[in-house]
Amino acid sequence: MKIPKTHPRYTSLKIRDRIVKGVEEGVTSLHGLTAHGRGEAFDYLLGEKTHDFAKESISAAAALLLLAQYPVISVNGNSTALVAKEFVMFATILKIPLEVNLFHASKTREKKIAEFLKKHGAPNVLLPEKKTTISFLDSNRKYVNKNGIFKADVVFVPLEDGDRTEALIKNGKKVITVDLNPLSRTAQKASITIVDNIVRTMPLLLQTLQAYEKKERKELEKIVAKYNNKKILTAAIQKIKAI
Ligand code: PTJ
Repeated sequence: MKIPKTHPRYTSLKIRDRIVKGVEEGVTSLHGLTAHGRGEAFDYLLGEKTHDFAKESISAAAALLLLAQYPVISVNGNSTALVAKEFVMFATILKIPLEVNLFHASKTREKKIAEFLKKHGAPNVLLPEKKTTISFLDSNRKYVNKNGIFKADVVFVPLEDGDRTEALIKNGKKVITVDLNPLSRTAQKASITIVDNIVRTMPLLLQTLQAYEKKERKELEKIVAKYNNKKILTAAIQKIKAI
């Protein structure tokens, strides 16, 4: 659909188009459309901008990713449709793998997502293996790759809600998420929650990573130590209540 640039909802409609295209290309699940709608509603309530609380989380996330020994990015149908290019840049800067991990199980979609990311330049895309699982989880998301999430100390898990974040933490990992809903289980349980639209977050996170690469370890450790996720979530909830 051709959307005129003058349309008041131009940006939001263009982002929505990417999800629809994701479904058409077999990357995003139909359920992904509903999940996107929920994200849009929270984005609307938050004024469709990156707030200071999100910038603080982005700073802590960049520091934690640079301090990590083995960080991994977990991708799904929605995040791939929205920010495949940025995922690839991110994985290239940090020299880390992207790992496909889906809630709505589908071998066909796993392969489509891997192909889509490779088309965007991803050197290494891992898929889950039936013989490797994390504990404390029953859904399809328990299947992981032994060279990816299984051995990661920090997992970047944008755009999902459910019980995986809690399970990953019980498995001894730190979790960074991007979620426009500060009340979601994932937002509440993650080590660092970026309450913002992933489309705005990823370029900022990339910029911050590149700037922080020059920082001393001690400085990065200070940023992570003073970060308080509860405070960030409270600020986001207050923002919504203040409308
Ligand atoms: O590809 P699959 O099978 O792994 O499925 C992916 C989805 C996203 C469909 C699946 O994980 C799911 O059902 O997720 P939920 O439970 O709907 O949670 C998605 C969360 O992401 C919600 O809290 C939304 O508010 C949030 N969200 C949606 N779009 C965005 C977003 N957060 C940030 N940026 C967005 N663009």
